[in-house]
Amino acid sequence: MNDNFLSVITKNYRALFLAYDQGMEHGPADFNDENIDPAKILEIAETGLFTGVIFQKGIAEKYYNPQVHKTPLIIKLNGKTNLVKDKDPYSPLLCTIEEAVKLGAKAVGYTIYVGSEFESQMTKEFAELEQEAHKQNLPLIGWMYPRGKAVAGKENSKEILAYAARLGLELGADIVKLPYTGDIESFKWVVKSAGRCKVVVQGGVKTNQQEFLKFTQDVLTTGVLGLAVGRNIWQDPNPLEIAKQLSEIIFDNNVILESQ
Ligand code: FBP
Repeated sequence: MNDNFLSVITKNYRALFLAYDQGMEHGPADFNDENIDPAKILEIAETGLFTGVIFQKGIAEKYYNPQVHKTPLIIKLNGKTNLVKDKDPYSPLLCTIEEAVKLGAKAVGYTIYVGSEFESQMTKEFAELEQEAHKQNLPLIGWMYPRGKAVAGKENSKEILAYAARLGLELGADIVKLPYTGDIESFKWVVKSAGRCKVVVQGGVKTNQQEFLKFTQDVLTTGVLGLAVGRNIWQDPNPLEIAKQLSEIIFDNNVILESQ
C-alpha cells in the first residue's frame, strides 16, 4: 500500500466524512423536512468541506452522479434496520465491490459487530471484501462497533475498543471507524492499537454545537485521521456552519499528521 492510497478520501492527512446511511440503520425517525431528501445532503457534501460522503447503494444510484459530484463517494456495503432487536446483531452484505465501483465509489465500508455471536460471519465477509477492494485499489473502512451479549455494557471501554481497532488492522482495513471512549488518554491507546490502520471517530447522537466542537478538538489530539459525522451535521439547524467549524478544526490545524 503506497503513501497516497488514502489521498483520494483525505486532505492534509485528515478526513471528514459526511455519514448518511442512518435511513437504513435507524429509519426516517432520524429525519425531518430539512434532511429527509438525500439531494439536500449532497448539497451539504458538495460545499467542499468533506473528504467523503457515505451512502448505501440505493441512494448512490438515484442521487450521486460521478460525472457531476465532486465529493468522493464511500459506499456502505452492508447494513440492517433497527426494527429487529437482536442482542447479537449481524449485518448482511448488500452490495458488491463491483457494484460500488460502477456507482463511482472511491472507498467502501462494512460494519463488523465486534463481540456479536455472528462476528465470525462478518469477519469472513470482510476478509473476502478486503481482497476484492484492494484489487480495485479501493480503501476499505471497517465500522468496528462492539455489540452483543459478550460485550454488553463495555461498548465504549478502552479494552474493547482497542480490540476492535486491532481487529481492523489484523483484517486489513485501511481505516477503522469507532465510537469514542469518552476521554483522550484511553482513546490514545485505541489509536495505538490500530497501528498503521487509521482511525476515524463516529459522531453519534446530536449534541449541542459547542459540545460537539470540544469533542472534535479532544478527539484530534489522540492521533486519529478524523471524523465520520452524520446527525451532528444534518440534524443541526445550521449544517453548513457546523460543518465549516469542524473542517477548520480538522484540516486547518497546524498539526499535520505524518504520512505513513
Ligand atoms: P452519526 O454521526 O450520525 O452517529 O453516524 C455515524 C454512523 O456510524 C452511521 O454511519 C450509522 O448509520 C450510525 O452511526 C450507526 O449508529 P448505531 O449503530 O449506533 O445506531
